[in-house]
Amino acid sequence: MPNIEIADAPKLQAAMSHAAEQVDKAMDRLIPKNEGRENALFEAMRYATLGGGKRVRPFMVLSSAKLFGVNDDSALRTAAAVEFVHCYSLVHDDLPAVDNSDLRRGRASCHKAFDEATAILTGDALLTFAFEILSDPATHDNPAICCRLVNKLASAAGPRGMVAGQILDLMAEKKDFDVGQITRLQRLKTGQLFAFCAEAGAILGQASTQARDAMRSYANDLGLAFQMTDDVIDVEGSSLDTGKPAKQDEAAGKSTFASLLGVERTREHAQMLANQAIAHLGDFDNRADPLRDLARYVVLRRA
Ligand code: GRG
Repeated sequence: MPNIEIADAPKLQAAMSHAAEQVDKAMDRLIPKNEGRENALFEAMRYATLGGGKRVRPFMVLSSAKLFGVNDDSALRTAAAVEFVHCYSLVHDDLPAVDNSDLRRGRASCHKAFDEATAILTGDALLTFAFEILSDPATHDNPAICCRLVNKLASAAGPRGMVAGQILDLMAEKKDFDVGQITRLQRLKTGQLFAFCAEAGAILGQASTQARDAMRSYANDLGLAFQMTDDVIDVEGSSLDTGKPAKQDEAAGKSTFASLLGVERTREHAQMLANQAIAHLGDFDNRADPLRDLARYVVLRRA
């Protein structure tokens, strides 16, 4: 039985839905429209980003931004940039050369809805567009802050972050990884982007180093708890809930937390990490409650 409960689940649900709506509108505004023949690319970018997904990363950016008094426009642009990077990773992850997945967010994956070349270009466009958005003065009027956001997101998504995690993930299909190696893989593949999301509000709000560190520590534990829950969902979930094929890890012969520790222990570890994530927010007042509730939600979710 989960020993974590969300005190006010409807409130969290409403807050997450509101954040998703806001970030969807921001992404829609940002993606170019009606610029001639390349509209086909913009259409694929819209398809890959809008109308689906839990929007956990944007919710984290927006909650972190609220905590540090950041204006809505800066927060939404940053949240959209992170979601663009996340969506690029999903589009490329689904490609035939990688996971070869036909289903994503309950509908045809990008290369199935369009074609492979378009899906590759869509991922490229989303990734680079994220940095165009962050470096624009509309995100922050202080260029040093924009530069810090660009630097932090690039390092979270790049060769010492998500992409490094992804290459380790591909290796995990062919080699037996132990729990330590899986932990490192997941910290890179999912955790680094989570850490950026939690820290982004503190960067935009020019918070203290101590506050930034607390946010990163929160996200590191949350990211791992999220991934452990993902492993459990892959074993136990149905594609009806997740909108992607079930038991993909097992089919790929991949070592995961669930395959190494078993489902129950993985769930327990995830709960322990969620509690630890919440403990890192100890210095913040109730404005950090959405982030506390998010940690509780992450280990109870079914999709
Ligand atoms: C190998 C060419 C090539 C590309 C791979 C870098 C990269 C592209 C992929 C990174 C790995 C990856 C897909 C990370 C995301 C892992 C993850 C937990 C995805 C699911 O996130 P959710 O549950 O999904 O937040 P929604 O749909 O809710 O946004």
